[in-house]
Amino acid sequence: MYCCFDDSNIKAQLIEESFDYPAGDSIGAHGWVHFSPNSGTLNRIMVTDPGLQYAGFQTQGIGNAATLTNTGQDSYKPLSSVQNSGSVYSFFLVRVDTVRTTGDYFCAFLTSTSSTNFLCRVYARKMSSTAVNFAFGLSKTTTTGGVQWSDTVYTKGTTYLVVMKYTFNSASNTDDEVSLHIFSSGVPSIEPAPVIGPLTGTGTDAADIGRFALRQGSESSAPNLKIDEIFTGTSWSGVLPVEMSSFGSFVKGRDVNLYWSSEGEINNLRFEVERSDVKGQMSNEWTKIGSVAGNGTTSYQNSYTFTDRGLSTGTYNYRLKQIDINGNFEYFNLMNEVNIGIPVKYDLSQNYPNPFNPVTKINFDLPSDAMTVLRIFDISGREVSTPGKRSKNCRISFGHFQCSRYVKRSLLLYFIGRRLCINKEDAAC
Ligand SMILES: [Ca+2]
Ligand SMILES: [Ca+2]
Repeated sequence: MYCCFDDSNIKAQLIEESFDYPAGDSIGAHGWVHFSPNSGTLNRIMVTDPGLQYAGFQTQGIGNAATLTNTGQDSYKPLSSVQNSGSVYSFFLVRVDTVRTTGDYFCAFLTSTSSTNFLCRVYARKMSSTAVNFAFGLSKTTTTGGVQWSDTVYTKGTTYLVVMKYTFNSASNTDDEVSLHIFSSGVPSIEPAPVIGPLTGTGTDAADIGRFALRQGSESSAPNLKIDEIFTGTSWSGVLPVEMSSFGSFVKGRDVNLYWSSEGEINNLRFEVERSDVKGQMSNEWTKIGSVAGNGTTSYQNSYTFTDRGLSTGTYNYRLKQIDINGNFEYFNLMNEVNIGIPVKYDLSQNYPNPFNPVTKINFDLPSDAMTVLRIFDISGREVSTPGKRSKNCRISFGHFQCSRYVKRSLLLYFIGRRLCINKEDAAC
């Protein structure tokens, strides 16, 4: 059985924008809200082909991008939920093509009700030393507190990964901070020191952050650029650790094989596999049954499998708990229930794990309830272990097999090994 993820189970982002729309459309046709002193249709922000590429940023290459010119309409996209504490991060790709000496800001946050209170403004301006270089800049609110420009110079026509961050601080109404990160390659797994900031400026703090704005600034000072892959969240690694593309299952006998794949990962430490017996859903109890190591940070597809062995007859749900290196986690649910039916014939399975030390599990299927005795023989035919002859240091588990009536029946197993015995409690079944 194959089952794709329901989008609602994929890590919730405050904004997730790849501009996967037809080139030539206005972004206003795709969830962005136009606003601007340049009312009407002057230089609407358009979807343009191709999208931006950045190795290691997992969503690179999806859809197209948006192009901003140096005058025209501005647009914002609402965050999926308004934030008023902690930090808000927006990651995006940007390629600056034209810069002007004064410089202007091209993106910012807005409060949830304002289209004029720009916060965490990100700028670009021409460097006087050379025509190909430019600087990024940052200010908290208005330019009253000043724009701080990067010491590093950047190159036109190059795609950068930029991260803007707004942090709410509660001591006063002017102590909130903004920071800016700029990368030309790679995606650091842990939040590094910013290129610019943290700045507090002199402007009043935001009542909240509820919108991400793209701004086409002054005709004489604003940059022309492409922007793409805008992802907004409340933590560095939580912005987009793993993009799942599939999660499926198939049943083989008493075993459930789970398989899943990701389109890319950031800081993915591991997946923990959890199972819930549908009969126990009233308590919504999930049990960790194993874990699979993640692939850290990759931009390519990764495939994983896990086998849950020897299940009793019943119906089960599964989910993955994806954990990143900072301890953030997110659940991905298998959308279908898995049913293990009543066996139609007697069957004795290979012990698992094998080899083992000191515990192994032997599963068997019976089409009806029966008292069961498991006898263990070595390769020479000598009975090495029975319920009455146990070694103290090891045991056999019957797993989850349940029986309610006793009907005499014997199972025979040839076993090669030395450390094997019968557990009294299991044998009592
Ligand atoms: Ca894109
Ligand atoms: Ca504050």
